[in-house]
Amino acid sequence: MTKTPDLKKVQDTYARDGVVLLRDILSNEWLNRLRHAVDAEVAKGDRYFAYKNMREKPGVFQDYCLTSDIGQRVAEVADSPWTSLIYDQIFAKEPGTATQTGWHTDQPYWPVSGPIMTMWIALDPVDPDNGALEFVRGSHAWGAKYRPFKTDQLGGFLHYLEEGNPDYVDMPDFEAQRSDYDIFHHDYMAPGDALAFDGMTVHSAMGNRTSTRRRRGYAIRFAVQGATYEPRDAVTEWLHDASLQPGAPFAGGRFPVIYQSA
Ligand SMILES: O=C(O)CCC(=O)C(=O)O
Repeated sequence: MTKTPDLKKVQDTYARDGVVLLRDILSNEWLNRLRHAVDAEVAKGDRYFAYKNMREKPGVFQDYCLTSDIGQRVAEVADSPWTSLIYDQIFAKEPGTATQTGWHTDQPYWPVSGPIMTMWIALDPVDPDNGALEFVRGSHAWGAKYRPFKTDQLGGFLHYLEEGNPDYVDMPDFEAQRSDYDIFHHDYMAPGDALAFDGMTVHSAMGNRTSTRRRRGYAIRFAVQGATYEPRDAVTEWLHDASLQPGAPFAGGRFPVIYQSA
């Protein structure tokens, strides 16, 4: 398996910014197989981010997660001796989906604390016109735990969850105060490029304002060394695993270790 080029630089950027762009991580074969698998899911009729956890069933997504080098890449970027799988998700922002995905962090939605990483893999060319992801640079390191919230099918804010949980604070209005923050995006992702980002990095996605250009993203969520199982009934139930004790390393049961360094 090939190593991520310029690994030290990649690791430093990820640690500093909470997100790093990796170029060309998919072979053409995986790109084609994932595109077809995404289209087969999307044809079932749900919208935008309703397609989750495909990797738990036999098929292309499971094969990619279990047999490709993605687990090793995650371990390399996070500088971890192991990687386990949390779940996977399709983000198909089709032409004309003008809604911006609201600013959020991912970690509060999953039964895990400690370091986790998403690999968001572009299956189409991605740019600001068809739905580039935006990030608040370095926000993963602020230590702020933002209250999870429910969204509509297009990612728009509906209402907060866990309102009584004192561990959380309400999220600032990043959109209204953009100039107060170091917000950035990458102008172009080619199919097969990936964004690796921390579960605490504040991010959103632009709308797809084009009338013809699809924007299919395949996101896989991983845990790495230091991550522990922290179930919270109100929000994370769909990812619970009774075989894991709260506080135990986030590895095993439903969440297989897919990479372990020798
Ligand atoms: O791809 C998108 O539109 C949003 C992705 C996102 O928010 C995520 O992966 O957490």
